[in-house]
Amino acid sequence: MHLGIGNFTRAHQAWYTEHAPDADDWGIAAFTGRRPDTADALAPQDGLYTLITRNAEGDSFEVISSISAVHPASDTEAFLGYLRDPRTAIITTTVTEAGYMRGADGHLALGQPDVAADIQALAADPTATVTTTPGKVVGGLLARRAAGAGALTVLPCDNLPDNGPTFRAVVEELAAQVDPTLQQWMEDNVSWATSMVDRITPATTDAEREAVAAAEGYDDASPVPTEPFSEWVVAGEFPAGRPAWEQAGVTVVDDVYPFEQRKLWMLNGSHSLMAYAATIVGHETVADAMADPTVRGWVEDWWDVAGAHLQVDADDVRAYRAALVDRFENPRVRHLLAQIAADGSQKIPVRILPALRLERAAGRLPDGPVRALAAWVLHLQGHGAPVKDARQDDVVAAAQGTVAEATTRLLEMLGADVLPDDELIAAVAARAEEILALEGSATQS
Ligand code: CS2
Repeated sequence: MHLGIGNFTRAHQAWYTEHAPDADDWGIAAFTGRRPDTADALAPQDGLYTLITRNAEGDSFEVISSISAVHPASDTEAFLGYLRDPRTAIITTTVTEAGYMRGADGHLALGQPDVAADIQALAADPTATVTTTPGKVVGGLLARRAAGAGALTVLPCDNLPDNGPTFRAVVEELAAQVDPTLQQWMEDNVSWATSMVDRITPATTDAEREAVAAAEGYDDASPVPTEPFSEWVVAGEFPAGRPAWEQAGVTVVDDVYPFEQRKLWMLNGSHSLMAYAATIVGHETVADAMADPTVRGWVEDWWDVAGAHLQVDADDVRAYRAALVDRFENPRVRHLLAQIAADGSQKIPVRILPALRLERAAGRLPDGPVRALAAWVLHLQGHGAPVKDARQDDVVAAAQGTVAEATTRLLEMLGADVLPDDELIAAVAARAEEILALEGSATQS
């Protein structure tokens, strides 16, 4: 089962499952997340869709058939039905950072209205329709326990460090409020796996539908464009089995952390930096931003800092960095910076602030992370890409006033372990001035 089907899942988990040698034995029952229209588009085509791989030399097209059903997020009957079935072996998620419903302290946000509503609903009726991901999983596991359907694995695929233990914590915290006896059952029956996922996958536009019609001669309502590169690193037990993903290119390890840190800081960190800073300058896509020497310099500054703290050796960092340049410069992948800009309140704390904290602890204040923070603050003040955030009202309110005031409030609000000291605030304000001096310059030239 997959929760939160979107283009990323369809380019990634579904693609690996398609290529496993035992693919015929498996299928993905998917539930929509933020884009309910995926179910409408895929149902009439039996869940089949075209994956368009945008190689430097041209497109290649492949029909993916591993998604066996797509249900709207609200289809509780289908959802519980799968979990009551012992053949359901794995729940994967791509519900974004915000979907974990954590507060600034990292725990489940019990006071958040959707979380509170789910707890109340499940306590009254464990088969109730709920809306948060932790709430759904608790309802699903209650149904599985009641049906005696046995052990399974929960495998998060979101861009968070330690996504397995992190997701486990919010599910357990929600379960404790609904039915404390579920804890023991989960300990005996649920394996919490962890994974690092990577594949740059833009949103679908009419251009992709036209490309499929022109090249393949059929209409696909919902093809998915993606880059050639793909990586999935997985750790965990699979008591009910899993597709032979390792034969389709998945790396199975004991500890995902070094892979996750490398990807989250180097790839996602520079993505977020560009999403805020480069849209202020006037760029629309990652490839445009990378072609601008000033922005490219900002990215390199960030990589110098982030790369120095990774738990992988220097050669590996160099190779990863070189590969990132190629991936970001791929002109055939039109990856919109505005898409990446969403949910900074969830992304900045895991992508940028850890390196800034380490630098501060060593008495340093390098431009790379300071500039990324400054660009985010400016973005929240109305510069560059439009603000779209899971904590929209909070972040926009916190960003009022001067850059210095906004930065102080935002860092306090995020409960970040980066404290807003005077030197740091002055550095953020200085970097913000520099970025603002270039506002709109790319669109004017
Ligand atoms: C991006 C990611 O939108 C974003 O925040 O940084 O979706 C990124 O493209 C993927 O993690 C690549 O694997």
